[in-house]
Amino acid sequence: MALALAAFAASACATAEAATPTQVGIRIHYSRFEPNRIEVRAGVPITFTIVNEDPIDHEWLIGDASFHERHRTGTETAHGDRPDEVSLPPRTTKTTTLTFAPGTYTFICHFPGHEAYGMVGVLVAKG
Ligand SMILES: [Cu+2]
Repeated sequence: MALALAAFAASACATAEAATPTQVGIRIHYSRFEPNRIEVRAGVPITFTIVNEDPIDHEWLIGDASFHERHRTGTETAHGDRPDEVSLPPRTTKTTTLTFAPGTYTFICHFPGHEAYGMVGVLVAKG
């Protein structure tokens, strides 16, 4: 798994040199997102492959400030049927595809304590 992911990350980097990627790999390791800063093009579908390597549940929620405010105070314990809200049970991989308007978005795990610990990343969609 680790080797396969390393290969995937390497190819994503190679793509990034020519243009911004349409395939983005995100690793969750020790309750951190890697990478935690991503740049993509606005207006084109971006496919994220998110790998939770941890033995605990996480989630990957992406949106603007008001989206996250709703989730900080939300009571939903599981997500999964919306492309911008991905539940990641221990040691699972999920894929989701989103198209962004130009802007800056954050992706956060809203499990108690996880955001404060540092499960936060930034995605910039350039128009
Ligand atoms: Cu988490």
